[in-house]
Amino acid sequence: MSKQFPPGFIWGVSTSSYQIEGAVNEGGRGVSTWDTFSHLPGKIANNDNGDVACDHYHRYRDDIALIADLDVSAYRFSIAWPRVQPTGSGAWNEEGWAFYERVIDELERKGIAPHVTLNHWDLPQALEDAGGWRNRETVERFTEYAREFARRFGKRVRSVATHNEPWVVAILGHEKGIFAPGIADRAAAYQVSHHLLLSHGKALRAMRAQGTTAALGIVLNQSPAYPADPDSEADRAAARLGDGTLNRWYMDPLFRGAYPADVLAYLGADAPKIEAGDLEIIATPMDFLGINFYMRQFCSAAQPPQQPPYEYGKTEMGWEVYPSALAVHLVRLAFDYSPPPIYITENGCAMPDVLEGDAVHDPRRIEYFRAHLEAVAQARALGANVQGYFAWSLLDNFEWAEGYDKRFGLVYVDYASQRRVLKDSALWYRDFIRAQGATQTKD
Ligand code: IFM
Repeated sequence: MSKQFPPGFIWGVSTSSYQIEGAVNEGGRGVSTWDTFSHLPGKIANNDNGDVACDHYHRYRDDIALIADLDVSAYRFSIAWPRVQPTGSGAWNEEGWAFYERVIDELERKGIAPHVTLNHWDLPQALEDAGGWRNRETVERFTEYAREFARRFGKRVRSVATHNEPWVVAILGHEKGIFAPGIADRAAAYQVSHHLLLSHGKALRAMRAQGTTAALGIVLNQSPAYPADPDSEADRAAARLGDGTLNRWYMDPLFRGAYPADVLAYLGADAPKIEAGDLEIIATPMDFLGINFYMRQFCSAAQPPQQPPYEYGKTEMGWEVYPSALAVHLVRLAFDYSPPPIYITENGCAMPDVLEGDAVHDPRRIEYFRAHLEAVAQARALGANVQGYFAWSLLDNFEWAEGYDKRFGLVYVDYASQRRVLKDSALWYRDFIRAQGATQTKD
């Protein structure tokens, strides 16, 4: 394994609250939109839900010990808002905050830096009942939550991301209706995206006003858009629109203070209502940008759409493996937006893992990580300021609409017994990090 990254590079693993915690009725936790949605018949594969998940709420110490065993020095996890404020407004739930304090304490003891996400989709149901992210009031509730987090932990965690993948909340949750809260209304979806971005900017300002020392940013899922046939104007137009709705719709307001004109024109009457001053708040400078990368967009205007050639295979999610797109995208972001330091906050794949005794042999996941890390190294060499990489995910977990069928973990979870087994890819990741001579402080 060759050395491709500098000593200070951040090596991490990533999880999220609803996907791993379980204990949904414990410690005074309120109901989230994902509790409600996952219990609706037919919404999730096998009608799975996050009631127990990886039981991380009770097993967090063991899970953090696993992270330490992998020589990983950064852990990205999210706070379940309904655990710390059951209805999303009013009184704080001290028992909920105490859980995250125990997690942060344990990480500190092991010398692992906490990287926190405030919203990885589990919105308090009471806020959803009042209109959720469609309601501008939720922006104020989120800002209060962020301020309170910063007051309590703003000097103890390494970074805070406001939102994870606002595109998913907006589009999968409100246009396609396949994620919580299950709404299918394009105008609502784009209003949601605007409110998420606005709440991000307001939360950054509120957290800074608390004197937080953590780096502040947002996490976006991004993919470069390739026309299926580069000689077809229709495919090229589809790629421009794919780039516009997934990438530029978020990057432009965050870094240029304006939504892209072509996407606004495409939306027409479904474009969001924007108040004076909103865009300036959204463009509040950030300390880091989180990018989650899984695949490229293969854009075809044909009906039915042309499929990619799957030259490098596909994952259990049916997602094309196409690592060079990560390098292309990171270099493009560097040139078009001059962002602050980038962390790859998620990258990984679901593979058909089989537990064989005490082992899981997952060579295709190893190859996936190897090729994507090479793409990150290439992008850095070409000028992209990438300063960290977090593998998705530490554990197999509740993969949203796919339930527990799809396994993304470095660590296999036997859900019946909650036994954890390191996959070969976990050992490979540990050795890769060691080979980089990582000397970053584990504090
Ligand atoms: O599991 C999800 C995660 O919650 C957000 N990013 C994509 C992952 C894989 O689908």
